[in-house]
Amino acid sequence: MRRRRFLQTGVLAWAGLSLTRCRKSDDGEGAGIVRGKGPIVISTWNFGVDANRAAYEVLSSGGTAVDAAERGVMVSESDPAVDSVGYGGLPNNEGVVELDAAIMNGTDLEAGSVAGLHDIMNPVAVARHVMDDTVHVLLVGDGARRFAIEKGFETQDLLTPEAEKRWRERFVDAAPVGEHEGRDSHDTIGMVTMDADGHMAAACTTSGLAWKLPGRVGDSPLIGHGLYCDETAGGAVATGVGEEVIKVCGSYQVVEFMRQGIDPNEAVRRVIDRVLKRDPANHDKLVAFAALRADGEIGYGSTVDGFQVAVSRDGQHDLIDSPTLG
Ligand code: SD4
Repeated sequence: MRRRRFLQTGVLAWAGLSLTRCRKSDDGEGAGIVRGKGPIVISTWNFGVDANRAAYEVLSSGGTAVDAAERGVMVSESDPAVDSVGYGGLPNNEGVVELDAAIMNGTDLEAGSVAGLHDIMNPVAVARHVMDDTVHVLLVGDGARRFAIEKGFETQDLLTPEAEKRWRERFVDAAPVGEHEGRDSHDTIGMVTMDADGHMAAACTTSGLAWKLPGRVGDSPLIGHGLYCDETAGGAVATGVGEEVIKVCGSYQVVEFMRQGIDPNEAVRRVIDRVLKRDPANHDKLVAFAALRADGEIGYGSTVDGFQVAVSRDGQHDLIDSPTLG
């Protein structure tokens, strides 16, 4: 049974954190942010708690922030009960599971990602190989799949019976309804980690919007959109309707606000504000961020109710209700 400490005072905690000020130093980067030390992990949604545990274990045994982020989000990828990530993810409108994932090293800004990947359970691990073993950042579709196979990944059908049943109900047994933006179409895991030396990383992995057009790519594998990490300032990850995150360069912008010394919750609020101002109809669409500033302060927020972040630090794993902004 998962040990969850539900912080129903999440909004108050958020408001309190907003009052924290960035401490100054004169290292000339990140508005003089004084670098913190981990282990600290923040990730999106309730299944982030289990992912955080795995990441935290890596960090607690001296592992790197990059290893922790990869290992952490792989927990959600491999869990068939998580219907928005990896194995068990809901498919595109043709019944095919297409996965997007990315990983970024906050120390040197190296990054790797894959998009539209079929038949491979752990796309973030493939993204790690793109980062470590190639000069490229993003591989897509069949090229990404062939690269994964060359790297020794096994192929397997990722469409679970439950996901297939839901696809059939929508597209085979009923008249096609086209694009769908209901809550069953969301819930990417994004994670930011900080290791014991203060080094940071981020990872993001998803099956994307359920019932998407084949070939559609969202924000999650796009550096600066679904995730961004530069440990001189911090890291951020996004979840929700990727098209809206992309239009504001969401995660990059959260990090750049933090670099200016802005509190992480306020940084998230400013980006959410842009999303809502761009199109007031976005009040009905999920866009949410989780952020970790280089000094260890966290931030989070969402356009709609129900978003949660998992936070691990000081040996505790908490699930926190996020405020709805705007
Ligand atoms: C995407 N952002 O592909 C992802 C979907 C998601 O929670 O589930 N986010 O647009």
